[in-house]
Amino acid sequence: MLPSPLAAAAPPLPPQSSDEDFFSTASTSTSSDSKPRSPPPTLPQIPIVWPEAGALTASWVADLMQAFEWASKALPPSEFPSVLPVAVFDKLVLTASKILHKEPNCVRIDENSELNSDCRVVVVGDVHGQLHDVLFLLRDAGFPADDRFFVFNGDYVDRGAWGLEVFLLLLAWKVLMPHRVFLLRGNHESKYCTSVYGFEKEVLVKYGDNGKHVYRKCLGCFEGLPLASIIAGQVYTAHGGLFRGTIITPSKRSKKKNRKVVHNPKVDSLILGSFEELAKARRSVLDPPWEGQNLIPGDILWSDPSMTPGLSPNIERGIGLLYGPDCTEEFLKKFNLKLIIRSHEGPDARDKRPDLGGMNVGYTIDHIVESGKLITLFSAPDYPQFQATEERYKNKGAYIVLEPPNFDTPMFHSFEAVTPRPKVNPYYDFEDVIDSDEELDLVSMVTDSGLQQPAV
Ligand SMILES: [Mn+2]
Repeated sequence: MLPSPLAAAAPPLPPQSSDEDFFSTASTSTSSDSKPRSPPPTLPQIPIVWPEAGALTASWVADLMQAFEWASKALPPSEFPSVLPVAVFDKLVLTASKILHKEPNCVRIDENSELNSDCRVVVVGDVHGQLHDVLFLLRDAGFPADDRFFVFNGDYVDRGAWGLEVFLLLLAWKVLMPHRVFLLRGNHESKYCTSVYGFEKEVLVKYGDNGKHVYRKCLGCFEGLPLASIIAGQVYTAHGGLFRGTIITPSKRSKKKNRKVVHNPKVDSLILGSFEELAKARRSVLDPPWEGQNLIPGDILWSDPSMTPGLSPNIERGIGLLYGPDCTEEFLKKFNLKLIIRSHEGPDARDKRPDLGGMNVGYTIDHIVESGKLITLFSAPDYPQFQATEERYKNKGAYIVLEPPNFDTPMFHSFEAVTPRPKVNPYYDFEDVIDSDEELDLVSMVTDSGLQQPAV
């Protein structure tokens, strides 16, 4: 039986979480209601100290979340180092980066990773620095646990004001439970996007003199994030979705032995890629390239589904592909999968694509084909946060729970934004980029590739 999206009972908090009341203050009213009053939130222990023995504990992660939440309301951003000193930041990011860089491009979550019939898998879409909504989501779905896996589809930073806090708290969970929490890369985990959409500036404001160092370490960590996951052999997840393959053709000038690998084939010869090709892609790049030899990372992070059949270059974005329902069918069938969960398109992007569903409940089912479905999942409610109320989309966010035995039937949980949010100055010029979810600076990016500059 499927519960209705909003009727989902919140699973219990982990026992060490003594700060339940503190978190819940974010979403309850502050004044004279008749409910029993929560005790006032206790002040967090700051600064956060790296554990002596070097091993994180669940209570350390709970304290980190509490401290970030408290600081977002009580301190100006420039005092962030009094919460998380740069030396502790360094330890956390280094520890997480080591784990992430060792993961394959496509992580497999299956019986070998202890996924069994007692487990659930929670899949999360774009969160974009919306700390309070991420904390709500974690409480609502239940924190990561032995029997509760999490797969995040990327776009942790940019646009929202707490990208650093969001990214660091997810890294802390990754370090605490590396085989339960999986953090995939989004297109915003890149040098280009973070320099335009706020994360770079956020880091510079929060860490001052150490800001450049902190930003560089974050970029290095982004390069380690894996690109995709396969859950229970049934469900493929990635930020943008499908990706192209390479075509090997005999070179015209030569004999058979001299074969030529064509990485950027003509439009009419684009083909879907395989997991062997995905495994070989070089993901350790600050910005995935849109031309040349290493196109799979850019495809996976930037592509969008389309209602038009076939694979074609994603002209609007200037990078990645558009893939039709026939591609979804081919991919699912060829690799014996039932479901694709991708993210990447919020309500603003969908506003401009009338043939696809809107993002007002946090997800859309875009392709329904013989072998299964393709879903877009977006987990940032009331997006984008800085825009005036009348210019935001009042969308809900959503997460998906996959249940045993097959993990192939998505249960959707939509949720509203946490209100009120702390007031804070934006870190990017949202009025200038309000209409540009195409995101790449196409004017400069298309000059070399010969694509036409689209109308924005
Ligand atoms: Mn995206």
